[in-house]
Amino acid sequence: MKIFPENISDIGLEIDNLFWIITGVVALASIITLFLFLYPILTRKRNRTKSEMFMTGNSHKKRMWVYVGMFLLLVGDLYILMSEHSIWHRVEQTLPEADFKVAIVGKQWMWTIFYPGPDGKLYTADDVMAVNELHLPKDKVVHMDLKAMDVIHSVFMPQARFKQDVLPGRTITRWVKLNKEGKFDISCTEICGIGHSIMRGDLFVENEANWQLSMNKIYGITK
Ligand SMILES: [Cu+2]
Repeated sequence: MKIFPENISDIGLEIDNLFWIITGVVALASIITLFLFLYPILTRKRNRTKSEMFMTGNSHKKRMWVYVGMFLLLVGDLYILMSEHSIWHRVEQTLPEADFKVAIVGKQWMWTIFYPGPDGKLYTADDVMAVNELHLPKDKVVHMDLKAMDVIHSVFMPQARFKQDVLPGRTITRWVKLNKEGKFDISCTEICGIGHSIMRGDLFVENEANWQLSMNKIYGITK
């Protein structure tokens, strides 16, 4: 059974593994909790003595199992924190040098992509834009300046294992490096109004030559 969408990101496998670690810890905690709820109910005696009916918990000894539960929860949390630290650091706290840079702006209900024009620099007069169409070169570090015009949106590219909320008034810079050519999904994962469900776009990952052709098309240059 295929659980995850195709992975096209260099860091995708680590993120998928992290998903399983968190799912495992939470599943184990849920099973233990459910057992502790159901066991006393299912095994209770009809004629209980008063001391069996009421657990006062007014001594450390009587609260021992509460402490055990808290300790296990702490161990589970620390385990998740330790497992995620290196990948979190790589994804969120470092910014490898960019080969290419775009800006993605969310607006009710579309994604506007700003590309650097022929001068190769973003935020200059020759910048060009496309709607719902993100062309990225394969195997290159791409920086994305993420913004929102009106309300909170969230850029989600499942195959790239990428998700980031975008907020009006803020520019958030994130990066991706994608290793498979093809056409993939972009969608908004923040309820942003009546048209939220149609706020979709396409992510094209292309080799150098095809990517250049796509760029020329967006620039309006035909050779
Ligand atoms: Cu949206």
